[in-house]
Amino acid sequence: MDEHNRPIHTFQVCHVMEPNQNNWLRSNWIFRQAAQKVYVELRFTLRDCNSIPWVSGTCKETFNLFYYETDESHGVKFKPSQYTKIDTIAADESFTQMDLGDRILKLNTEVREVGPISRKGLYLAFQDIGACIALVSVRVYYKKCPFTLRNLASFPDTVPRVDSSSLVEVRGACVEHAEERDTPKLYCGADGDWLVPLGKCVCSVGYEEMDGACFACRPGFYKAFTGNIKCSKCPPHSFSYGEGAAVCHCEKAFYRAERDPPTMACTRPPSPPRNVVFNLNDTCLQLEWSPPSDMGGRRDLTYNVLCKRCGPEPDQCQLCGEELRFVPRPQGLTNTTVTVMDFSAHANYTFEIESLNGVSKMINYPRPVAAITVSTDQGGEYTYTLTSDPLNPEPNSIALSWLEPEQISLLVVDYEVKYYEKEHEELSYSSTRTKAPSVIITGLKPSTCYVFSLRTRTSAGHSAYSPKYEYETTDDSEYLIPPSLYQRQNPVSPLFFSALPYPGVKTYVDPDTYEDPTQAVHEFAKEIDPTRIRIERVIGAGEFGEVCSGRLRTLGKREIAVAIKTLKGGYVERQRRDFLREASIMGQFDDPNIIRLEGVVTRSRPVMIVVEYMENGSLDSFLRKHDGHFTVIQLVGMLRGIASGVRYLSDMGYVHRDLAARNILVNSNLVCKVSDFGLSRVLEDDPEAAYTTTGGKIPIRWTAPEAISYRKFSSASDAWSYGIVMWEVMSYGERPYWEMSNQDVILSIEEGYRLPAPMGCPVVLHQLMLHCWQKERSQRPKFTDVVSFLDKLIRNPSSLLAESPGEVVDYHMFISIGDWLDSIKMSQYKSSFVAAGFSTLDSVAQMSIEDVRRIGVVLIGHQRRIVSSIQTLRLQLLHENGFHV
Ligand code: ACK
Repeated sequence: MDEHNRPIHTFQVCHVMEPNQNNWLRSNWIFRQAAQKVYVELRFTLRDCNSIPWVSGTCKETFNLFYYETDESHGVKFKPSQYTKIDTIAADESFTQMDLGDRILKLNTEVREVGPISRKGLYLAFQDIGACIALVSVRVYYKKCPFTLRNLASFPDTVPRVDSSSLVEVRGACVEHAEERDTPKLYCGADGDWLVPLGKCVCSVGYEEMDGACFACRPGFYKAFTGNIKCSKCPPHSFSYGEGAAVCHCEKAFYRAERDPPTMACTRPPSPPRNVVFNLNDTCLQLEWSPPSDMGGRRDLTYNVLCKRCGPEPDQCQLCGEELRFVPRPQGLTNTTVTVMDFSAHANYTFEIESLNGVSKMINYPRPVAAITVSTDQGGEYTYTLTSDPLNPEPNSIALSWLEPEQISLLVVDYEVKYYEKEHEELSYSSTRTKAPSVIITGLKPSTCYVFSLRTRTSAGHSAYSPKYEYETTDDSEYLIPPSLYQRQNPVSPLFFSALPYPGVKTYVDPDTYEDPTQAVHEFAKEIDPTRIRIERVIGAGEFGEVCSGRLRTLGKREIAVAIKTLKGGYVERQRRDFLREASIMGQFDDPNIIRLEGVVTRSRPVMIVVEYMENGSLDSFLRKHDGHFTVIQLVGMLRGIASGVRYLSDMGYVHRDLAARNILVNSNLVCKVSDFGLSRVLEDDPEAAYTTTGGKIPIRWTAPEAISYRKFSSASDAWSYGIVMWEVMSYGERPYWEMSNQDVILSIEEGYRLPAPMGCPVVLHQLMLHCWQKERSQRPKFTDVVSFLDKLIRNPSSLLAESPGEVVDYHMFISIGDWLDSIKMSQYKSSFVAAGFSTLDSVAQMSIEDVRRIGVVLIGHQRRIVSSIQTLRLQLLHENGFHV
């Protein structure tokens, strides 16, 4: 019976009284299929030998599992010597007599891996050597990354590599009606999970993305470009009948000019110009007109002027000769005016003004023209100068005044002031009439440049327009809310001063600023008498020479363990300087999480740097050696130490540039200390550093994108690297991004991919990693926040229990509103946020623009800045809570 009291079939053996048992059970031949590694899950019960009297010496509590790879079935033939042992299997739970009395069977489940395997199939065999066992079930399976659709590409079932640290790179095939944008790739991980999506496919022209597939645009819609954009409705005056249209066709009598994009509406030629008038004086004739009432839907409007000279009868017209001059020209005019000169006196001219646009060429029916006939008689000339009143009454109005014309024989009826937005040329304008030589024009738009000009109407008609006068209205947005609201801001509460740097912190001095580097060394490092040093053994190789362990007699006659870095003989001066630079840097630091410099030997050979001894060596190899051996709290303790050391460095103004587990040392108490100082030299020295396109040498996997692409190193780029160190620690020294190439790492980061949580890593810690890996460096956490966050986790370990998102402590509870406001330079509102009860970033992420106004942010510009940052914040929260590969 099983635990639910249902009968089951088992294979049993229980020869516990007889010595030298050797009983075998063999499986049928198992077809390997695509597996490279096979998992065997055994469920069995095993009886506790203590519960059976008189069997000590003969009763066993284990059995052995074997396998044998073959290309074909061997039928009933069975030769144990051909079999390879997989493992000895023991029970976690054995049952005793009493259990049996209660009829409770304790079922054990054990899983073993077999592989790599390559033959067509295999047998499993079980060897009993005298136990009391019942084998209940055997499940044989392998893992694969299942067929999936990602970024419009399909990826086939893929069997992972046997070696769990290397991934299988799989190229995806675009789904129907999609095209490759960047080669779509996924990596298949050992556990059958797809990792690191790279590249993508996008829907072709005429198709749009919906639920992971590309669908044809519906009739009436189109999509002119490849890409993951939606089909758009046909632009005005165009249509598509069928499905999957790349462009829409123009309705009858509407057109597209050669260079019109498919997104543009279909248009038609303009209607003729309107209201043609003229002004005439001795030497010139000015024609002026209004733009057409129908521009045909376009803005590329021009005018052509055709001149005919006519006799007394209308049909006696002929084209004007070359003698007439048009200023600026007769064709392709963009303004609604032209000046005509060198005309004959006492003649009749007819001017035909034609309006044209980009599609006028498409039609050949008579063009729309407006005509005016002018008899060249005398007119008057008036000039005016417009001035605006410097004390403008309001920001959206202007007061203009001008001098009345002096020598004027005709009576002024009134003045006409015409004005328009400069940006819109004269396509549309307003005008106002006044009898006085001044006017106030209201209702102007803010921050807009207007053009004004003036003409006079006399009994003989209009004068020419005055020269143009330009005026730009002011930006009134800062005034939209009455200033009285400012008083609602509260005084700044002292709560927020905690973000200020600690008082009295030293700052780091770059040893390269010393002309004589030896002077820098002696400024920051003690010279040690070499007789006080006893070298014991070589523990490694550095770039400049051996690294040894040994003892240092202190001045108080105590002996302490030290590590000694030596500079090998035959060095050149530059090497000596680079070697000692590290000491000049380390000697400036004094922190429990920074490797401590004991001193240097420079006055005798060999030149040495003596530092405290760290029994467990570098963190990466230490973790690899002890895979799975620590509790999460111990790992968080290590991370806390590292963060505290880097906080000290950043407070000193020192940027490490090469934070990585290999550059952290661990002592016997598991205290982690930051080591490997030396700026550029560190990178030269680091075998992980690769050359970038900008010529620098950078450890790509550990470095923030801005530092890779334009060498912008800062404490924020150190924060990125710290996030990678966190990942290394939580995965016990796994290589970040596994075996991906540097190029793929850069690409995938650019596309938004971030390392997933390592196995068993609490979700809060992964959230902190993601926070360190924000693209926008100002959004990454400060080390002081990281330390206090980790401290809170250590004090409240239950927050570390969650391995998946859900009911977890939110990392953002620990980042203050103050830091956020500082980062967007809006620190002055800290107290307003807190006073209104918005004290966590989560609550801020819920705020609407009304909330922002309500708490007392009155300036529109500030409202905008805050609201846009809130939007980013919301995205981040989404990203952190929902982004899982
Ligand atoms: O991983 P490891 O054992 O730790 O091998 C390297 C090696 O020297 C070359 O750098 C070890 N090492 C460096 N500094 C120290 C130190 N202060 N204490 C102990 N081991 C150290 C490092």
